Amino acid sequence: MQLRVGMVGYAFMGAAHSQAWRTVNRVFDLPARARMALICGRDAGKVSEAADRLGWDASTTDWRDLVTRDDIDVVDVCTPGDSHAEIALAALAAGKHVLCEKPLANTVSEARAMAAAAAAAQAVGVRSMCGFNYRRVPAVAMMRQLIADGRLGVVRHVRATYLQDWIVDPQFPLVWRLQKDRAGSGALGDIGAHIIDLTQFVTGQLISGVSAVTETFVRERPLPAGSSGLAASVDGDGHHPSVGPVTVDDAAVFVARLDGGALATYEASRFATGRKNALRVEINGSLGSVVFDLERLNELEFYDATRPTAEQGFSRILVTEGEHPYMSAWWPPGHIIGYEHSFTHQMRDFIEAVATGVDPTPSFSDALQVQLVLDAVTRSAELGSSWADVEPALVTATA
Ligand code: SOE
Repeated sequence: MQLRVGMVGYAFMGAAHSQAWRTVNRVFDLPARARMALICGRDAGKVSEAADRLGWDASTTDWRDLVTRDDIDVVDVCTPGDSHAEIALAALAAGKHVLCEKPLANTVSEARAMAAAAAAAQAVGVRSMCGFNYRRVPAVAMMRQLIADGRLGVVRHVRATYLQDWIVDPQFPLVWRLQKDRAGSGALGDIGAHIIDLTQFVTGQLISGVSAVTETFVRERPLPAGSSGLAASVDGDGHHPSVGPVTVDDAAVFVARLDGGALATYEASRFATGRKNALRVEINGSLGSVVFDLERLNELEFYDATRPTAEQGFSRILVTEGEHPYMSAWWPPGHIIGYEHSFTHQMRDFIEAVATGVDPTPSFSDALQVQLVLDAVTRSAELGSSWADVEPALVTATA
């Protein structure tokens, strides 16, 4: 069985997905083979070059044609968030299986429409999945298994951070990720979505409420070279501005309750100077704790409180044994894997689900749940609800 893939978008995620489509059938024995049939982008010259560089059979600038072609079976959406809904909805309507990058959409209403369309398409055997790739890191899958097996007991605390620093320089240009109409939100939806999904995935609990603050530290930035929409505008004096407003959060911090009783803290920031792509999750339970750190992607720290007191301590599990999730397909124990392998594992699970007629996870409905959390965080931050100000302790020396 062959699955002919049409991918829309060819930037960072397009490159990561291409790497995964290229390797998945060379590493995993699957009931179907992915064919990198068609890649789509707005600029004909650039997308043709991307096809050559990334290994696609052909390129096009017309995504509406791509999603309806009879020689395409799967549509892989790797575009900025403002086009996820229209592309995925058109693809599902055309009977194509869909893999859509995270977050699912820029708004809850778009995500609801996508989840509804996916559910309708599922009834006629069309599959869909949202690309929360960190679920497919073997150590994360192992974390979920430890918790599901009861090794942590009752989960009490969830502590998740996802920290980057790529826009600390105020001269970094106003790229699409910093514009609400393109990205939906800033650090919150881009990297906060990952820790929301990941913590719900490993604990099996859903976030039921939040209290949040967000901040935009740098409120205007230089326009990117050749920017169209923003630069096309003119200011009151009829001049083309050289800077534009940042309309998304640079950082989001929130506390949450999970529906299984756990308390959680989340921090997503693009201003954590020195942190490049630092995702860390710690789960504390009544019988132990487990820690995942993306910078040490092949390891888990595990504290087993049931061990004899004299032997207790955080142990370091090297998640490279053949019995560990996905690892039997790669190298012998100790030969570590990387960031890009999570995408290959994602394509493995997607291909197997489509070929065997089951629904891959996370579904669009799972991704809608993440979107609902993102929306609640935004609302809470805007409302400032349940926020108790702390008055300054102006202590004056007594005479
Ligand atoms: C942000 O720069 C980003 O590329 C996210 O969009 C990805 O989802 C994350 O995996 C890496 O960082």
